[in-house]
Amino acid sequence: MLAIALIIVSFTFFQASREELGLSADLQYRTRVLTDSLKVSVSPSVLSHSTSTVQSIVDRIANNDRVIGLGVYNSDGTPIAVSNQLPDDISTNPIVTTAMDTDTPSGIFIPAQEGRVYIFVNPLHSDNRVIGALVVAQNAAYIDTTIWNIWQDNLVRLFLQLIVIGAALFALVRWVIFKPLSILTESVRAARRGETDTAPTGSHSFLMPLSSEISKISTNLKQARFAAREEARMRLEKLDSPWTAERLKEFMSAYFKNRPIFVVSYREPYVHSKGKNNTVTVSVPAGGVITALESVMEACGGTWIAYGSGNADKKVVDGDDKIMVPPEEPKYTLKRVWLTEKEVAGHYSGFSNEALWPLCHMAHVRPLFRAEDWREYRKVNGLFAKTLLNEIRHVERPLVLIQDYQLALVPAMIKKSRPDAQVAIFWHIPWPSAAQFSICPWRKDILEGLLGADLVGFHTQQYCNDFMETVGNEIESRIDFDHFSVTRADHETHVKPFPISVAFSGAAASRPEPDRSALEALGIRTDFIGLGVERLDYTKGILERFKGLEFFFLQHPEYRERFTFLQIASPSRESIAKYREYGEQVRAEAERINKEIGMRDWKPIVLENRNYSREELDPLFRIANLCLVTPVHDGMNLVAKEYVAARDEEDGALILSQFTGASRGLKGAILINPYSAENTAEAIHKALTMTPADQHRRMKSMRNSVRDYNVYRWSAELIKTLAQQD
Ligand code: GDG
Repeated sequence: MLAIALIIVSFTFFQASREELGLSADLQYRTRVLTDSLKVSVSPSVLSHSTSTVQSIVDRIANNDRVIGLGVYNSDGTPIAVSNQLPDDISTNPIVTTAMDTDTPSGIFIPAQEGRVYIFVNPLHSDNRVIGALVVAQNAAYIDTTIWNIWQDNLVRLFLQLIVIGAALFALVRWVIFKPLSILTESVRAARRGETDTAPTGSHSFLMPLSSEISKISTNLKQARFAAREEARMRLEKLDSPWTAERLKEFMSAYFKNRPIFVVSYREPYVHSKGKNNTVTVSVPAGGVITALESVMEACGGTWIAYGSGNADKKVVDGDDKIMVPPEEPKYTLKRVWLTEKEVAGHYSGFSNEALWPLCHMAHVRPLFRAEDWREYRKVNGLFAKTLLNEIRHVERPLVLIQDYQLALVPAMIKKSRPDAQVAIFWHIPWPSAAQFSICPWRKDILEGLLGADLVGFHTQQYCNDFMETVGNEIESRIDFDHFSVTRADHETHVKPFPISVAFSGAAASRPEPDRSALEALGIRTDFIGLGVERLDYTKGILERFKGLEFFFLQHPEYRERFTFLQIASPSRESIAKYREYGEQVRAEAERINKEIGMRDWKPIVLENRNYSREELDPLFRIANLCLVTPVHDGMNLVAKEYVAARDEEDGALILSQFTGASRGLKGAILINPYSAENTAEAIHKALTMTPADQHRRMKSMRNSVRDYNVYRWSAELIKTLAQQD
């Protein structure tokens, strides 16, 4: 449209210029002819000083509607006869004197009130002597009017053309391009989700080649999906082959005839937040429970009930507070529970994270037991239970998987109303020793809440043992160490370890080289890269890790400017003073070490105190030569397993705290005591100098173990064990 406008404007410009030239030339010519013919009648009268004759000629001609005025002057510029309308000052205009002095007729266009005027001066002669001048003023305003009309006509035409072309373009894009494309996109999306048996339809003829290609891809996809399902079915009984999302799906439909699964957790897997300009953004919060459960829900579908913590969460749910997720490819339902600020403060920040979290972790942080927090904790557990009971009201024998220490009372609440429901609770953090747990004022309520479940899962056998011992000390019950179960008032609860893991099937992935631009952007250019990824939490041993790094650089200065440690520390639980203080300490410690050990533009520690997306984390896991996972106490720790799963080339080294659940299964890791800086430094040196063969041997063994017990197997075993309970 811009091009059309440009062309039309240029053409109009040329047309107007040509027209103006033509009209001006015509006017000049006519004026010249008029004055030449007048000269013949006026000259003798001027010579004979017959003023009245000259005046009568002047008046006669000046009556013409094109001629504005006429004047006859003698050689010194004195007017002999002048018509009324001729401007008074014309005799003093240099054009008159110049024309007489040079004896050359000349004309000029001058602006006037009612448009332009053409003034033409023609000298009068007698015997080749200039005796005066004849001045004619012609109306030239019609030239401007004609030019203006040309512009007006053409611009109106242009405007109409633009409207017609714009409307045609809009219709073309809307109905001929956009609509078929969006139909095509929708059918491709449906084919990808396996929701349709038909090829993409509704394509306009010009999209047909694309449509037919996509249709072939969709057929291939269906065949591949079918083959994967068949393979998964065959693998079901072969426990030595790796679990995959497909196998889990097949397992669910074979054993449970697609009985719906209900997951309940405090944190939600997707948080909707208000962005700029009224937009809504989605993010995945950092945390192990989300990482693990998300892959299971994507594979099995079902309903996930969680607290809606995002400030745009309410905006995107339906009337039943539900939304299908993941947003880009919906596979299961997220049902949001709404909590008040007071409830969050008392239940989550207070009792869950200032009492239970430090109670269960040996991190030398004193638990804070406040009666009002406990009240909120009970109330919020009740709210979750109520929401779940409402969801399962029409479901027979629902499978319910409750997650973690924030919801310890929910199992008993559910079983009380729905004894037919099969309820498991998985405790994602360590279970402390019986003596440690005994300091909790509400220990009996918590244990009774948990024992409402048919199955209580922990990461390790040690946590199961500690739990059984705690129950034995606190609750009147029958404890069966042969079957690892607790029976109270005819209800039996099984206690079993299920070491959680990540979604890794070990399939050989030939992926392109990881993108190093994130490191460039952070100014990391060293040969060796170390990586740490966690929520900024005092159990994760970040300060201890920094001490170990400092000790390493003091012991091995040859690694300065050759090795950089990148710490991703995602903000966590910032409403709690202890966490804010810990964040301050971590930042100050990184700064101190960088000041003392850093050289030129090299910093030994690069601290990134923000939440990274999965897409940002993946290349970092693949690039890092070593990963430091040094919690002072950790239920399992998924970061260790994520690092192992990312190492397609079977290289790199994992330095792992002996106080993590993960240390039980990952035999190829370099195990350390995070409290010893010397021990950590030695391990870093060992990792950096490890031969490729040694790296390969260790990494291969760790990858085998993560592949054999991945998150799909974790959930399959958890659900199978739950379903076996009567
Ligand atoms: C609890 C138990 C147990 C970290 N930073 C970012 C980010 N993460 C992801 C990691 C990993 C997860 O968060 C952390 O999982 P962990 O297992 O290491 O730790 P917790 O959050 O404490 O989890 C733990 C776990 O539950 C599962 O049962 O293993 O013992 O404490 O997946 O990659 N993810 C994103 N951005 C970050 O900045 N997206």
